[in-house]
Amino acid sequence: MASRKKATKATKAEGRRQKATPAKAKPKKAAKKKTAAASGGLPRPSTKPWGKAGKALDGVRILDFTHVQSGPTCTQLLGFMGADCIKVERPGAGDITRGQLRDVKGADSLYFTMLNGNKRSITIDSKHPKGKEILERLVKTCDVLVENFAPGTLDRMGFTWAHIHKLNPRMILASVKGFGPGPYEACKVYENVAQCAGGAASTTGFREGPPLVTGAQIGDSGTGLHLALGIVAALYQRDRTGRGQRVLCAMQDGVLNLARVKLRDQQRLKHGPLEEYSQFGEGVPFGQSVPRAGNDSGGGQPGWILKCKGWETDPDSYVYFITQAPVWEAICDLIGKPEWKTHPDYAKPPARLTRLKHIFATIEAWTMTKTKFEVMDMCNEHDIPVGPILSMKEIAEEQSLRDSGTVVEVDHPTRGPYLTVGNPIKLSDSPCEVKRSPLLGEHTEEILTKVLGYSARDVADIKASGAITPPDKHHAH
Ligand code: CAO
Repeated sequence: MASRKKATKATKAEGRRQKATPAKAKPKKAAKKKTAAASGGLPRPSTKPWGKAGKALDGVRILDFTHVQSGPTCTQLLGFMGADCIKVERPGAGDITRGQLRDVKGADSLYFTMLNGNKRSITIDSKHPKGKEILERLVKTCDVLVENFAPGTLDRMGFTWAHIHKLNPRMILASVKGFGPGPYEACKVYENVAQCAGGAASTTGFREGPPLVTGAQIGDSGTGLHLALGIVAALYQRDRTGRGQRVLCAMQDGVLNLARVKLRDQQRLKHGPLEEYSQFGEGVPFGQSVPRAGNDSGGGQPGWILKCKGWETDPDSYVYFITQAPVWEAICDLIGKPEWKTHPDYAKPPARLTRLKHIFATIEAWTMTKTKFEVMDMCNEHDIPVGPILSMKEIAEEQSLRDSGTVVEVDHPTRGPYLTVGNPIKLSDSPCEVKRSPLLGEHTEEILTKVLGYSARDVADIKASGAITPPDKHHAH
């Protein structure tokens, strides 16, 4: 936006200059200049059909030095949007997740395949002198280096920011770390550590129980998502400045950003109890910190998870029910309590706050007579916001998610077809084509020759050096 504003100012200044020197102005050229400036330096709108003008990140090349989950989530998203992701892996071993939680013997795990689609794989021993040389060429060739090594690891490999920036001043160095600068910055961090340190665990679960981590990977995938946004912003800024910069996302910060409303509540506590928490209605006093709120809704409209028909045998036969104020009368009619519409104990939201437990128990007596999908259908007819608790089995089989490209089946040479989550961010002019994850080192030669320009002879020398092969096959160096 800033650059667009500047461009407008420039256009005005240009106009003034032209007025001052009319004799010298060449009409044709001036008109051309004006059009370009008025469009903020952008090319003319493409006339190609939607989806046929390339991908959003076409031409962006990523040196993907990521592993496990947080980094790979980020680069996969960029790959979905058209970036060329070159994943660098340790010869022989690769990303540790290739072998973790394996379900098919000898094949890359789903942990790996579902996080590394739309990437190419090259094996390089980053500690081998020849390996370092190849990496340096990659740094010079790529736009972004993404990494989520333990703190200090990249520096130990010799790739400090100063060195990277010297090799390629345009390169963006994007990192995930557990913590930002401070007492914990040197710590290694995994998902649940971040959920705990970012404030999510202390505010998740039931009041009477211990802190709880959530199944959504807000520490890993959440931070990867933040990092992807930082990278795209840095690419955009680079268009103006011509130089790269460092992008850092700490997992603690990413989780806290997602738990923002709980820091909101922490500050509200100073001014009185949190009335929308069911604890308030139950008369339980608040302590010094935001308590765990069970299934209370995080906003101003009370909600809870209610049993549906079949809950005794189906662990997911539940619905999330929100008693949104504008549709309260419709709720009363639907559940057979029309008298609540005018009764002073129920008619207005403040009166309901102290009776939420009883209200939800009454609604539940109704939901238990229906399946979660019946509740959904009936409520939707009256604009009552509800959500069925969908199991992963139901999600995997949901046709609309297949149709939208959110759940995608891809084929894999050693494990066969598998399901993955496609791009959850839909761009109308940049369709996403989900490609299977690469085998370890599948593209090593292709990248060495076609991207880095090594000759066949160079490649033979590199192979002989041991820089791209497992240590047991190394020649001494
Ligand atoms: N060739 C040679 N060596 C390589 C290599 C390659 N291609 N790729 C990695 N290595 C080496 C590193 O140089 C490092 O060696 P040193 O310790 O001797 O410097 C070693 O592999 C281990 O790398 P690491 O420190 O990143 O991995 P780890 O298993 O010790 O720790 C993790 C894993 C995730 C805890 C740590 O990377 C981390 O804290 N990352 C930042 C936060 C993060 O992303 N956490 C989320 C992880 S789950 O999504």
